[in-house]
Amino acid sequence: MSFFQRNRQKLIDAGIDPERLPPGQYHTDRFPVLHVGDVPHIERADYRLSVFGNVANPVTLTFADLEALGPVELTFDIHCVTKWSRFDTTWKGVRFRDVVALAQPAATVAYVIEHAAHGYTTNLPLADCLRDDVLIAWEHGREPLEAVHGGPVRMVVPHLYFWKSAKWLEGIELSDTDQAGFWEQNGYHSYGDPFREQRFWGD
Ligand SMILES: Nc1nc2c(c(=O)[nH]1)N[C@H]1C(S)=C(S)[C@@H](COP(=O)(O)O)O[C@H]1N2
Ligand SMILES: [Mo]
Repeated sequence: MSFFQRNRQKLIDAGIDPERLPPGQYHTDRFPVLHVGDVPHIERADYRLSVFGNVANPVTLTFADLEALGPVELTFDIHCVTKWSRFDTTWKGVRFRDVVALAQPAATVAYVIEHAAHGYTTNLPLADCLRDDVLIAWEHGREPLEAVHGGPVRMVVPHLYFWKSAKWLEGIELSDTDQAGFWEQNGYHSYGDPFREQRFWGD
């Protein structure tokens, strides 16, 4: 039996639905850390998030502004392109769509580019970001989000590979056209659906 088959069998033995594991992924209880550049240390009091692009009302929000939008707590599975998946991770934050509504995007906006520390960017369709479970998050596992995992504030887009969830989120750009982000320019798939195994260009 291969590592992947044994990993899947362990889920079945534990009474967990193995169909939650996308093709080519293994389940782990660990929370691996993956990013480019040094971990920035930003206080909540100093945190700012800009929402800009093709919008009627560009805004820069503080941490308190985000909290005032009405936080929600959600639990979902996450999947990294390097093949690990974690189940039932709990996050607190505000819905992306509630943040973006403040900026009044033009009707022609179809893409979002997340901007983060060290110039990290990642792109995805606006429609994906408007889902119920897409969060701008500041708690994980009921604790303040650790700096290594993107604290004080990161994106969480659970239905796409985890590179689409920018840590140390600094800006949200609303664009009529798609713009390949950091990994997307370097061989990763432009959409990145784990269940269709869209890891790399051409998948
Ligand atoms: N700003 C920034 N965000 C990032 C990355 C990065 O390099 N820089 N890496 C991405 C990748 S590839 C993954 S798998 C997840 C990892 O999140 P974690 O370190 O909390 O597990 O963050 C994503 N967000
Ligand atoms: Mo990743």
